[in-house]
Amino acid sequence: PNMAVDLGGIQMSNPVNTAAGTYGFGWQFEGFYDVSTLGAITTKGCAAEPWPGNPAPRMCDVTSGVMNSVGLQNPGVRGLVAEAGEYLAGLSEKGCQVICQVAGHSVDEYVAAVELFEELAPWAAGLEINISCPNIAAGGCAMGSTPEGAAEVVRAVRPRTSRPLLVKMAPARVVDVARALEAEGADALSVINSIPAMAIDVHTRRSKLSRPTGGLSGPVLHNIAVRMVWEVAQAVDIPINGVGGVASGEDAAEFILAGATAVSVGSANLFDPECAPRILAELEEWVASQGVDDVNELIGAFECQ
Ligand code: RRO
Repeated sequence: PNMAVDLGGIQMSNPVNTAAGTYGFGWQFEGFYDVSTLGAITTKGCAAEPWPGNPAPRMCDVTSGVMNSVGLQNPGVRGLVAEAGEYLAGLSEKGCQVICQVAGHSVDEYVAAVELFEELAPWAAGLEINISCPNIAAGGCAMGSTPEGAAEVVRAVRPRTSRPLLVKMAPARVVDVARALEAEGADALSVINSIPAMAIDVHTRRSKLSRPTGGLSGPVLHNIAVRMVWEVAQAVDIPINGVGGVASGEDAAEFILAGATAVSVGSANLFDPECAPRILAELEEWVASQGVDDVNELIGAFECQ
């Protein structure tokens, strides 16, 4: 079947892509499979200048999934380009789209990062504005929890780039935030980021992370995210990238039926670094099993009784 999709102007050979922060800058996975077989990858969020992130431990397993308090450690846009620019340019030439995630503490910092990507990353097919990091207490990355805050960031960056703009949404007030983002000119929405959570070591009475709280991701997120994708798909006309607990082709198919055009693989990359191409193969089998010859026919094809 045809698996090619258009995610708000990003032409992908198939819907499967990788979620920012779970995939480094892509080259780390080349030893496991040919990354260019994926529809797209999203690079770890980068700000205009490097950020140190939080001290270890900043990731731990919990019963329901994975907790992280990474705190957006990143080498800055220049550091990303120096480390991986050549690799990412080659990847995009091979037909795998590169989406660069953008971070900032303030509206001005998002603008500065977008301007650097414009100057230094001509190979980026799109930019994903992350307004939903659960591990940044204030400012830019927390602005995604209100429609006003979300709109403010996109209003400022929209005029700075003609490339497709995705926005990584928080799992909060998704319908109102999505409508606000569409009105500001976002081209697509990634629904959703990890859920603010905490994990306590009862023996030491301390957090299992170096910070009291973190973001919870993995299987626990999946069905919450499916519902949010479905709600957002009914509220806006721009395409959606479904993110949350995808570990199989069926998980990806659920997002597509709920209305997602593309699907990100996140935490599963950490448990099984070879999972993304397997998920793609399983998704392709499912499309064929539905008796259609184009995955696009299945987007939003959930039968709502
Ligand atoms: O780096 C992080 O702490 C982080 C980010 Br930016 C994000 O968007 N989501 C997450 O769970 N962790």
